[in-house]
Amino acid sequence: MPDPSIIGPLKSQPLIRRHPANPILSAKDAPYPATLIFNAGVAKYQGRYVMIFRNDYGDFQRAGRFEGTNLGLAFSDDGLRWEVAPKPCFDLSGGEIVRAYDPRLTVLDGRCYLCFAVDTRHGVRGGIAATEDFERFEILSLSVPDNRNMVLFPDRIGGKYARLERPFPVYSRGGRDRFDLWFSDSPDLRYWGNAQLVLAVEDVPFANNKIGPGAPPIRTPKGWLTVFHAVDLDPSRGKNGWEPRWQKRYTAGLMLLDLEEPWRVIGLSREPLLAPEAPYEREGFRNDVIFPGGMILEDSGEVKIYYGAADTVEALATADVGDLLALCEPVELYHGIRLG
Ligand code: BMA
Repeated sequence: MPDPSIIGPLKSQPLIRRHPANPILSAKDAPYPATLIFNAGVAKYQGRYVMIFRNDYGDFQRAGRFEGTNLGLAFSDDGLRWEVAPKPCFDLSGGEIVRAYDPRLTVLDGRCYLCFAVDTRHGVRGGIAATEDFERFEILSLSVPDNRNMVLFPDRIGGKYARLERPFPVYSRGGRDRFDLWFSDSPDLRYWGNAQLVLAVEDVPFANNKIGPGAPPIRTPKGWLTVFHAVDLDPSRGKNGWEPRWQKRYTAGLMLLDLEEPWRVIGLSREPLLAPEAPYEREGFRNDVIFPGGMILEDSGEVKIYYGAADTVEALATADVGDLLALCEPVELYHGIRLG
């Protein structure tokens, strides 16, 4: 009997356009050792586009693992053609910290904030740092393990800083991947509380494994529009990419959150916005991975969505903000436990 939890083929929505120049950034563009350049955060800051990307370097195919991971920096005038800075800008490793990766960028009150994941010797942590020059980063907070995929909202909500995040509750979710997307807020970006469950795996028809925040949300008159990643597992996939076993597929989903109470989901696309179809999404270090990390709303109404493809390169897709809003079917999801 076919396993009913297997998701089967998935297609991208026709309203989203992959940029013909994809991939827009890859290892060949870096003036330093680079093997996989992917999972970037992108923002508009001081009149130009800025990108911080993940770079895994070293000869994996020969050594069976990478030498290390750092975060590279790139600038662009049009959001499409990028110039990579001469050196990586962020390299947290040594001692307790193994590496920082999967950056996201948010501009708030004239400062640029970097959210990142940190592998430590005692678990995965989510970090937030502030910068003005992309040389000095002030680390403001690191979560307790296990948490990652943090994204900061670009405004305070009810006077507080707000973020989406994805803890890994292994014990309570049956000892396997079954991870959901959460909200928390903070008076100062250091102390986080008011935790609320936003979206559960079982809310997403094209996920059977885990979900997580993608790009920092964008404000629209109808609500906070945001992409998330959704993972489905199919044990029949076996070897799929460079790794000996890779049975997952990552797609990008789309949802709309209430402007004042962003832990309430008020719109959700029943189908993925982007599913792996292009060759650079289908084949790489890990096949069939779309991992969105940046979303920019232009004055024209165009939305640029930046995503890592196959854990190997960075790609860009665009859509009209009205079309994206129309794709979110009205829903009323509130999983919260009222506090106070
Ligand atoms: C997640 C993270 C991401 C990666 C994705 C797909 O768990 O490690 O960095 O893109 O898996 O491999």
